[in-house]
Amino acid sequence: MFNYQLGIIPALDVDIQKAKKIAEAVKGLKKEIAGLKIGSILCWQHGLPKVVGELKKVCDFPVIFDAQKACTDIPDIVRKQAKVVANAGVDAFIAAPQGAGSATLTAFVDACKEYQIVPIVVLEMTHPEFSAFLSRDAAERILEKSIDLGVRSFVAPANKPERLKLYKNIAKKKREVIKILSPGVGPQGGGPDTAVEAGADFVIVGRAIYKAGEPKEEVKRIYDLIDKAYSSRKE
Ligand code: 6CN
Repeated sequence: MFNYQLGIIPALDVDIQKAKKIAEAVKGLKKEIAGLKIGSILCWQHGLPKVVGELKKVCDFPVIFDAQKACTDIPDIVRKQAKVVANAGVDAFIAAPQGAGSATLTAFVDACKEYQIVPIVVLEMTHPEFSAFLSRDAAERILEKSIDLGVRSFVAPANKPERLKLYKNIAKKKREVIKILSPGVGPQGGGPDTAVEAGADFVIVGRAIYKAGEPKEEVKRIYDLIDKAYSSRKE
């Protein structure tokens, strides 16, 4: 699904009617949109299979499920969760293994492979005090372990561009190419262009798109910015 080099992933943290409206508005933007992210706000209200089914009726973008966040339970439950998510038609599944450790992460990645969905791992979050209860090098260790397990897609903060550079360099030293999906643009302070310049491949954008008067125009505007930033990026 990440055959795209660059793109925008709208975060549909809205109700189902609004989510469908946005999907309808952007469905023609094949170059600009790399996928749609759904999470607790939609799925706790309407149920995962219904949400995926409704979106797939409207458009054919890959659907990324952010279970706010998955991979936080014992390995056995995490395996079962991956099966449920795959059966609902999801294409990629976001994990945050910070609290559950490496056995859970291993189970998550194995199960995603078994059920043929793309595992995406959160390295570090966008908000202040995120790491208050974590060791200093938690993100780097999660990255190394995930790469060893075969993960190639990661979530890392657009509003901390220096961290994006660091993660890309760690992967480079391991002779691997990773894709970074970056939330944290707009209300959380990051710029889509500065994130892409620093190494983001995809920007995850919630409020800046779903609160815009014309979500389609906003997607096009953001894509212009990231496209220029990508062209001037030095790998
Ligand atoms: O663009 P907004 O700030 O409105 O929304 C950002 C979206 C939300 O869906 C949030 O759950 O990105 C998600 N996110 C993720 C990781 C993170 O560190 N910070 C976030 O904001 C993810 N995935």
